[in-house]
Amino acid sequence: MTTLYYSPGACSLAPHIVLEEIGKPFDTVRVSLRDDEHKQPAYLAVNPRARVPALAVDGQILTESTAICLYLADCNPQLGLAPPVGTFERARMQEWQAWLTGTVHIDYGQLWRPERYSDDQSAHPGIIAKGKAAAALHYDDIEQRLGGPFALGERYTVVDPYLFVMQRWGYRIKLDMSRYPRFNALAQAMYARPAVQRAMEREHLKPIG
Ligand SMILES: N[C@@H](CCC(=O)N[C@@H](CS)C(=O)NCC(=O)O)C(=O)O
Repeated sequence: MTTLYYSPGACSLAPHIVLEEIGKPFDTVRVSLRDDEHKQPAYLAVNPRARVPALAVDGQILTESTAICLYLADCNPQLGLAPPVGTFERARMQEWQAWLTGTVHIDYGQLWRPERYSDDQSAHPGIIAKGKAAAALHYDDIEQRLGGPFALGERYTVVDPYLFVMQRWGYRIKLDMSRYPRFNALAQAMYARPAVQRAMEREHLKPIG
């Protein structure tokens, strides 16, 4: 059996959506970040890095949303959720994934966990402000690059659920989302997908924007 460990609305929503797209049976375990459940022994036994998502597959644990999403796509090639290995399209999708997790997600580390960057509390407002400014620049970049409706144009791939999570976070940090019509159109295309609706219902999430 496959089990996803997730926190509502976190980046774990991306693999949650991918699991729903695939449609095979899976279990979920809610690990609320808000309640610090990811720091409790029960979850540290699953992922000692204390982050979500984690995916348990036949007794093995896989972390990192990009690795999880790509693994799920590759196990179900008939669904075409990732372009074939060796194609330029696949490289483009992985470029998006690497940049979103390695660069844009870090902005949110600054915004939501400034204590990671300095023990000096008086430095935190500056770290938060820099994180928000970086996110705004990165969202401009996303807007420029989106072909629409999805990251790779007409083709829906496993990077789109991750972009969807980021679009929702933009509202949470009160970015001026009216600046991003293509990004918002991607989110609307996602909200229309039954797999997204099912994952959101399980996480008790409502559409934003
Ligand atoms: N690079 C990791 C990042 C995982 C991550 O930082 N997840 C966040 C939720 S979106 C988390 O668990 N945060 C808890 C914490 O930072 O303490 C991935 O893409 O899976």
